[in-house]
Amino acid sequence: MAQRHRDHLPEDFSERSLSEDVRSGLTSSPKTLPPKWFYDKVGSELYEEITRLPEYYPFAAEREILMARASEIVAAAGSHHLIELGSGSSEKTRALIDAVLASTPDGEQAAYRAIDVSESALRAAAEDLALRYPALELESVRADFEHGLAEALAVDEGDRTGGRLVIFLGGTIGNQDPQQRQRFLATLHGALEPGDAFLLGADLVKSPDVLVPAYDDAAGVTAAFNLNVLEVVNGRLGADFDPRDFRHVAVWDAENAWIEMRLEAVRDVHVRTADLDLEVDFAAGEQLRTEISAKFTRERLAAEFEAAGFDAAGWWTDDAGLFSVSLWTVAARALT
Ligand code: AVJ
Repeated sequence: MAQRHRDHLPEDFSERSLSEDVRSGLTSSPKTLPPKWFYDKVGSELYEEITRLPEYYPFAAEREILMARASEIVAAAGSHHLIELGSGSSEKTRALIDAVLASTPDGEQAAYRAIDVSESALRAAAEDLALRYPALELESVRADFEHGLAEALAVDEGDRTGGRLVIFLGGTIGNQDPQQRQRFLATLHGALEPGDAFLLGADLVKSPDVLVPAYDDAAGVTAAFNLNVLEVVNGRLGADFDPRDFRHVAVWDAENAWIEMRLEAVRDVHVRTADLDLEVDFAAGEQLRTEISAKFTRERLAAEFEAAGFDAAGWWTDDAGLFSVSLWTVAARALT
C-alpha cells in the first residue's frame, strides 16, 4: 500500500527549540525544563523500562482498555481514518488499527497517519506497520503538534472518505498545563469537522499512595529518567551538569491535581552551557521543575472539552478504574 511521508519541521528545528527552552527555563524563577527533552535514545529506553515497572500503572491500564474495547471505540467513532498525535512506537495503537481494518466497508480504504517529532520513531513504526498491515494506507508526518497541529491534521480533499479519528494516548495530555491544554483543545476543535472524533487517554486522580510511587519507583528507574535530561542538555548544548549534584523528587500537588517531577540541587552548583554562552547557579536545595503530569476526573475532562465545543461520546476505564479512554465528537456548527 502507498506510503507517504511529510516533514513540517526545518532541519534545525529541534536544536533551535532546545536552545530556546534551556535558555528561558534555566533563567526563569523557579527554573524549569519542558518534559519533551527527556526522550533521547537513553531516555526513550528508560521510559520503556518505566512502563514495565510494577508501580507505573498507566501503561498497563490503558493497554487493558484498548485491548478490551477497541471495536466498541472504533464503532462509536464511526471512522476508518486514524490519525495519531505523538505516535512514538505506535505499539498500543495496533488494537485500534485491527478494529479499523475489521470494520472498514468493502470499497473503502482504511488509513493511519502517525504524527511525531521524532524522525527515527516515525520510520521504525512505519516499517513495522507496513509489514503487519499490507491493506492499510500509511502516512507519517514529522511535526511538533504543539505548534503545527492544524497543518499536521490537514487532509487532501481528494483523500476524504468519511470522518477522521484523531487519537492522543498515553496520558501525555497531562504534561500540558491548563493554559496549554485549553489552547490545544481550541486548535484541535478548529481543525476538526463535524463527523470527526477525538480519542484521549488520560490518567485519573487517585490516592497519592498510588500516584507518588508511580513517579518515584523503588528501583530508581524514574530517577534515572529524570536525571537523564541533564545529560541531554550536556550532550546537545555542551553544558557541564553533573547528575550527581541533583536528586530526583516527585510530589503530588493536590490543589492542581498533578504530579510534579523536579531535580533538586544537593549542594550549591554552577553550570555553564557552552553553546548558549550561559552561566547559571543553583543554591543547595533549589529545584528545577522537569515535568507536570496532570490527573483528571471525568467531570473535569467533560467541562474542559465541552467548553472547547466538543460533545462527550464515550468513556471507558480499566477494571480497577485507574485510567480513562474517552471519545469526543465535534457538533455540527450552528448556522448563524
Ligand atoms: C509518557 C508523558 C505519559 O506523564 O506519566 C513517566 C511520562 N514521566 N514517568 C507520564 C513519565 C515519569 C509519562 N507520559
